[in-house]
Amino acid sequence: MHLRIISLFDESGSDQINFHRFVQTLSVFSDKTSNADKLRIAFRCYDVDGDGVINEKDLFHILKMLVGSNINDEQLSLIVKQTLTAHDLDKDGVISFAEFAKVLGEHVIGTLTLRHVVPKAKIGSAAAAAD
Ligand SMILES: [Ca+2]
Ligand SMILES: [Ca+2]
Repeated sequence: MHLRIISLFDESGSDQINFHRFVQTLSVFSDKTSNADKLRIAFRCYDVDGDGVINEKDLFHILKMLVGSNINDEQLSLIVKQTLTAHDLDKDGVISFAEFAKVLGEHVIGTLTLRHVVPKAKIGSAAAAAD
């Protein structure tokens, strides 16, 4: 599970992550993080190539990561196009942060807390006390 989190945030694709960045990443998922920050981080996860918008390539990459080899590339492309169309409110072909926030906001925030990512016992006493 930890390895999956790291690969998600490792933008260089080298399967390595420095400690500072790792701590930064985890802190994002704590209950103290504002919803706006969680949303920004979530957006960055989807914006794989880091150009500030989510386009077809970004979505394809994310979905591929999620479904693995269960779905072939053609089916995946179709899903990507449908997803993009559904969330691209101003129809410019990409999903901006504003669109992402509007459409996915509450749903993403609800799933992006540390307790859902790491088994509770491993989070540590601070998080447990906050409960
Ligand atoms: Ca992008
Ligand atoms: Ca758009």
